Amino acid sequence: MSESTPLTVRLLTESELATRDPRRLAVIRFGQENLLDPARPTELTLALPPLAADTPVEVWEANEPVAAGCDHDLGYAHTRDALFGWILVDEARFDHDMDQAAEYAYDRVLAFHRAMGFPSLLRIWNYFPHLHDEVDGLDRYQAFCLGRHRALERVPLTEGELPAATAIGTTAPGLVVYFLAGREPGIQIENPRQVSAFHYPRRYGPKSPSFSRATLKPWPGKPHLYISGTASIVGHETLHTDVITQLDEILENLRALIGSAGDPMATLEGNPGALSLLKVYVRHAQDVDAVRSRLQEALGPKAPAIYLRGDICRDDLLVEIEGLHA
Ligand code: 3EB
Repeated sequence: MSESTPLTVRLLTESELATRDPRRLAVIRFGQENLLDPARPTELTLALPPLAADTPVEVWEANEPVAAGCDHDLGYAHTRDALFGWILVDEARFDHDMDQAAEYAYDRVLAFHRAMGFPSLLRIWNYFPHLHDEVDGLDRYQAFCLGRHRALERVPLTEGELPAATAIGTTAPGLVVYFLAGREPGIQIENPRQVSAFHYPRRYGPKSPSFSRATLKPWPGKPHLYISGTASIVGHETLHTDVITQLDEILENLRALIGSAGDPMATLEGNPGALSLLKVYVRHAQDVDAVRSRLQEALGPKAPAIYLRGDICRDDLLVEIEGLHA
């Protein structure tokens, strides 16, 4: 069964990676800076400092050799079934206007995956520094939402087609957007405990964040669940002011979300610990030990989690978790 599954995600050590494998769609590392080279499009290092010494490498492995390349500033790799791609935008080109940089990145990505014949955006990640610096009365995350919204509206991409997403602050310059697209759409999953992000009230920014809470992708042989960055938000409000209570609320959100994915995910039984990969973004590095102990207590010591330092989309959020069942 696994042989027919077009995509598998593995956590590997550097020594396990030493053997070459032409089926690697993406090899994602975490460090102090962004290292993205169009000449090596399947290798990405993101400026998300790992908070553990033994942080593994995230590897997306296909069931056949990939075709990789670059299109100007955009790197990609694909098989018959799946397209992975990324862009690194130098904000200086846009006078450091994050809305312009985001609009450009999304224009490029949206045009590219469609032109390549993979019209369904399944999952997207957005990383840039200084999320909460204010420029012209707008914080940079809100400016990002504005630019992203403009590009999506033009395509147009409707609410029901929005991919699952993550948006997190990095420690190095540049806007990195990377994505997974397929030939056929996934199924959008919303969280019954949360207002859809695209219906957030205006006080969170002039344009709502454009993402769905999760995408369920029924790949042949094995469904995948791509869970967006999930925070301590109920309705549309941030809840709690301490990191552990926020973490407990996130676990409730993850359970609700997995529950609403329904039958194809029945093996998960609302259990986030059964996911293949959890990425835990921690706002303050000194919180990581407490976060890790609480998460292991709740999900078991074997829960596959990567802990990374990152700013979160609202200034009052101290921790966020994304999940992948693959
Ligand atoms: C939230 O639920 C938290 O703007 O792409 C999580 C995941 C968040 C993705 C995005 C934002 C995004 O609103 C923030």
